[in-house]
Formats: sequence, C-alpha cells, structure tokens
Amino acid sequence: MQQLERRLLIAALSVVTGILLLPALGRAATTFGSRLKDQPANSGECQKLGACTIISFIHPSEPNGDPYSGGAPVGGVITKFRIYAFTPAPTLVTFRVADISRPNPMNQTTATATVTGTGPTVTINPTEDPVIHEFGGRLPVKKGQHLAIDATDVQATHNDSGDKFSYIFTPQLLDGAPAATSNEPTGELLVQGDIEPDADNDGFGDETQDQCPSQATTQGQCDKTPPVVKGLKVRDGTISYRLSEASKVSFQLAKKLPGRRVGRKCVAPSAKNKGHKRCSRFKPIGARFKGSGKAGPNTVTLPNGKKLAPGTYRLTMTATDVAGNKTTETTTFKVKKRKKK
Ligand SMILES: [Ca+2]
Ligand SMILES: [Ca+2]
Ligand SMILES: [Ca+2]
Repeated sequence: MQQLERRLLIAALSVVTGILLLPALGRAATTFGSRLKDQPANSGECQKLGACTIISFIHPSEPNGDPYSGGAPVGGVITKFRIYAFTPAPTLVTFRVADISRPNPMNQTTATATVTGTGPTVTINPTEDPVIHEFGGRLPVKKGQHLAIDATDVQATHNDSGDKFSYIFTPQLLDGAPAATSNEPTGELLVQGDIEPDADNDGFGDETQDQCPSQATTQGQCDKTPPVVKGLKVRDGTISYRLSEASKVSFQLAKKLPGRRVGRKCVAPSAKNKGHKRCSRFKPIGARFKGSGKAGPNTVTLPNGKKLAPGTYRLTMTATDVAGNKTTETTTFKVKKRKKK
C-alpha cells in the first residue's frame, strides 16, 4: 500500500513538472490550404493529360466553407504537407508553391501562374479508400502564395458541381519560369500545409527546424561566443595573429605621441597647456583597413608598414564572427631608427 502511494505521488509530481516544463510557444504554425474535408472525387486529371502541375487558387474556408483565394495568410517555411488522395498504384507527387491569378476576374476558366518553389517529392501508396497523407518538408512560402502539386495519376481534387478552384498546367511548370496560362480549371486541390515563422530568413522553420531563429548562419544552437584572437603582433610590416573561428577583421594603426594632460584627456601640446603634466597619447594614422581572417594562423601586410617613422605604435584589431560577436585586441610595437650605412 505504501509503495502504491509513493508511486501515485511520483506520478502526480511528474504531471505537475510536465506542465511546468511545457515550452512557452509564442507563435504556432499556421495551417493553410484545403480543409481536407471533402473526398477526392476527380479521376486524376493528370492521368488524362500526362504529367501536369495543379495549382490551387480557391478553396472553401472555415467556418462556413466560403470560397477563399488569399493563399498563404503569412510567410514562412512550410514544414508539413498533407494531401487527401487516392491512387490505384504507387505514384509520385511533388509539393510546390506558386503565384496564381485570374487575368480577367470575370473569366473563371483562365488563370496565369508562376511556380516559385519546389518541396518534397513523395510516394502515395494505394489504399482501399482515399486517406490523408502527411509528409515533412522545408519549403519557403510568401504571404499570398498558393499550394500546388506535380503529379501524373493521383486523385487529389474534389469537384463540386463544376467548381473552378484549381488550374491544370501541362506540361509541368519549372521554378521561376515566365508566367504560364491555363484554360483547364478543376475542383478544389486537396492539399494543406503548415507554415512556421522564419524570422531570420534562413529557409528553416523556426519552431521545429531552426534552434536559433535570430541567426541566419546557423540552424543549431545560437553562436554567442566571440572569436578569440591570439598572438597578435607586427614585425617588419607584417601583422600576424591566430583566430579561433573565421571572422571579418579590421585594423587601425595609431602612433604614440607626447601630450599634455587637460582634465581627463591627453591632448596635443600647445602654448596654452604648456604647464600641464606630460602624458602619452595614440593618434590614429592611415585609414582603418578590413579583410577576412580564417580559423588558425593569418598574416596581413600592414599598409606602408615598412616605411613607418621611428616610434611606438599601437595596432587595434577587431574580429567579428558570422553571427556578429565581436572581439577587440591590441598590440604595441616599436620601429627603431634605421642605421645609416
Ligand atoms: Ca529560421
Ligand atoms: Ca537560424
Ligand atoms: Ca562565434
């Protein structure tokens, strides 16, 4: 009995912990396209016409089934595709997105379209009755774009008293090809997609595909580590340094000059501040110069580095990794007077 009570307590605690650990999802995926409510009832238009592209333009929408032609309500990345389909034999279907419109809104028979992207190609296997198949994918979509498929003999449209909701393009359209015209309307294309936001525009959905939605350079953990610069030095007009990771680098040279302390600043000597305390200051010379550094050892020629007047110099280096993390490092070096020959 005691053991049972303990088990119950542990079970209760894990439920509570489970609730507490639920991630606070600010935004959820947006489902768009067909509601997948009506069964596929067309006998596979592409079968009659050969390989074709079917682009959805209108589908009934919630809650009353009103026709909707607005396409994707938001932009992002489609990470899941669903198709309500029937096929007598295994057949290939490719999910796509397209821009589509009716050049003459009064003429429902004609539409023009451009396919903008191609997602996964999947196999639809035969089933006794039509079923909803779900597939993962990764296809960027812009607000207002529509779902499409390439197919041959799949049944995935629903015709309700001659609806002109989708358009058949033969032959299949190529990504980005000039707008094509179709005079082959058909019923509702039974395809649906889930759009995840893509805040950093890296083409990976920010909820399930991208662990760092703030950095386009990674889909793994965010890079919060600044580059490490080691061994920065200048010798005979050449800068050398080691980098922990590839970075953009920039350099600024400055020369040590005598000055006079005025308040907190060390300024150029003048008649006015003659009596002030002596100090040293660094004055930038030459322009800041930029380049890129690879992980590991690097060398760069210091512009005019071999013609520097004798004195003490300071080189300031800034390294910025692809994620924008910055490190600043300085080195001081001396140029001796050249011996007269
Ligand atoms: Ca992303
Ligand atoms: Ca990312
Ligand atoms: Ca880094």
